[in-house]
Amino acid sequence: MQATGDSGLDIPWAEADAIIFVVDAQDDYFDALSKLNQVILQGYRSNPDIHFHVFINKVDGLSDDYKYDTQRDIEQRVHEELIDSSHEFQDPASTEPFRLEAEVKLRFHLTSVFESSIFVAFSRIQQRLMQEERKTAAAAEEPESGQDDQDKPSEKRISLHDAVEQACNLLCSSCSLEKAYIFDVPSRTFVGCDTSPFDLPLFDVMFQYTKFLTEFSDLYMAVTADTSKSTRTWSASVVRLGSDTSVAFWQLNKYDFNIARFRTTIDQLERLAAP
Ligand SMILES: Nc1nc2c(ncn2[C@@H]2O[C@H](COP(=O)(O)OP(=O)(O)OP(=O)(O)O)[C@@H](O)[C@H]2O)c(=O)[nH]1
Ligand SMILES: [Mg+2]
Repeated sequence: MQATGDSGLDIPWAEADAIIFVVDAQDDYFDALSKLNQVILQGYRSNPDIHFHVFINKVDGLSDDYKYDTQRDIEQRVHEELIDSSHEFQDPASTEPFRLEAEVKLRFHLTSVFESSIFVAFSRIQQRLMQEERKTAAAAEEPESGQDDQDKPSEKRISLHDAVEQACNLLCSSCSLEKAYIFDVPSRTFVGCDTSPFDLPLFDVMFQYTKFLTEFSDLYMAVTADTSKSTRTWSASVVRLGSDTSVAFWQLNKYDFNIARFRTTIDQLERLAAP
């Protein structure tokens, strides 16, 4: 018999940063939610820093009203199960009741593999993990106990997530852009955007545009570039969609997503966009 919170899954919990749990919104999800509860309990017990992301998937077949009702229903059920399981984590020495539902890092995403929503969900997860980098970086820079920290520089290292956001904000204000996203083109996810509200129809335009560019770029694969004449090697493209809408694409670096190289690119971008 399984112990409470034993999901039966063989996962190296201590090394996991995030767990994605997919629930089929077009099917009966009660069994899936009790499995999810076991996964959360076991994961949290082994590593309280894990981020749990629940994909409420196949929502393309549901009406808008039903979609949000389903999300509310799932969130509420998961929440209640976490409240019921909280006593398992209660520290007997503490007089404060332990609230697992408040402690666990849990997010829900409405997704469909036939829409951009699944890519938005993966992007959000990526960004949450980039936020986390700040804690690791800050913790690494914290002076060891007993050390004199008077000579420490006062500048705090910000997270990659915040740096991307600042760079996008600067780009928008200096270049009068409505919205700026930084995309990882091969995975079709975005690593960050400016702080103006997320607009799904606007995002979809850009999302389709990057797909179009990727597909189009294959046409040039066989063309041998005359590198002696070339003045630039990175791609750029602008398309005008209407009298007041244009989409512009600039390649920032040459390689697949790499955090260290990407930070350098962001630093350069911030300097360029600075007024
Ligand atoms: N409409 C829709 N279909 C999806 C989505 N994601 C996966 N599918 C389809 O779901 C089918 C696979 O069925 P699933 O229910 O995921 O598989 P399963 O749960 O292992 O199989 P069952 O026991 O039959 O439910 C494939 O045909 C996929 O194309 C989605 O977001 N929306
Ligand atoms: Mg199924």
